[in-house]
Amino acid sequence: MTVGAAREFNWLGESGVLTRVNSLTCGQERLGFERGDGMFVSMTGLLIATRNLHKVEEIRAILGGGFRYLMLKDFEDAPEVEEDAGTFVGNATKKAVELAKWRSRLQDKGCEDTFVLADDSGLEVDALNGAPGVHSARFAALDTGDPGNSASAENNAKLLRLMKGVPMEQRGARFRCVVALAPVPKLREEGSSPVCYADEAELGTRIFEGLCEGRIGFEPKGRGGFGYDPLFIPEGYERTFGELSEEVKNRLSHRAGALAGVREFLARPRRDSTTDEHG
Ligand code: ITT
Repeated sequence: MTVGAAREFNWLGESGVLTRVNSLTCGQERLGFERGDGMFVSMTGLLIATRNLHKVEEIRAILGGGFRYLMLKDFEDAPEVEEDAGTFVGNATKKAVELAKWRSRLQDKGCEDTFVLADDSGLEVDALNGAPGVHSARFAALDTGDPGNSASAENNAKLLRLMKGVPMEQRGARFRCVVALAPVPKLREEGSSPVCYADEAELGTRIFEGLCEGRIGFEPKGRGGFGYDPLFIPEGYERTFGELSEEVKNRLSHRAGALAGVREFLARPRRDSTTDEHG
């Protein structure tokens, strides 16, 4: 029995409440924890590869307990991955694969049965031929050339400006979310150095997609959610995601759609996909 590094592990108990861990089992099998009744509970680890804390909250709320969550903010040296692929699938895959390889190279006990979960998402507006799309996070900055993501208020202001005069029946839009799930591969020893050869295909990265159809309102409404939520009215509703409750958003959203696939995949019996098959 080994006591794990507390910094690394955020444990969500089955109740959804952060559970204090007394002991971690770091055997060849899986990490888990001992419940009060002495039963060993095995949990798959999910490293959530996003620096957007709103996304982290939503992902955890949607997937719930039963997973061992790790956050990028817990790793000071986690690499920044440039999102230059031009598609949601390309960017999500790049984030998941690069971070899975990096995590693998750390060679500690926290890697067993762990997947990197990367979310690339955005808003597609029909009247703008699908813009802002993959540029959703830095829509306003496309005009100014400013580095990094734009403030949500600036993105929303630009969207409303471009949609000025567009009638409600032509304000159709959708949120799209692509989640890439990459297993953290086990390293193999070569000489005295650990080596990770796995590329995207070898890692067996899985892609899950979710869509949420709706329309763009005429003014920002509500303070809930993040990003374009104050402007987005989901199909079947009259209020924006900014006005609707978290529970409603997390049931309807593009992220919920993609994560339903992730949950279903992780619930299936699988062989140890984090094993390096080249060894
Ligand atoms: P990471 O790359 O670290 O995950 P990010 O915010 O830069 O964080 P993306 O590149 O995927 O993430 O950009 C997503 C943008 O799309 C986000 O900043 C919002 O502007 C918008 N967006 C995505 N999902 C959204 C949601 O559920 N509600 C509102 N806006 C959303």
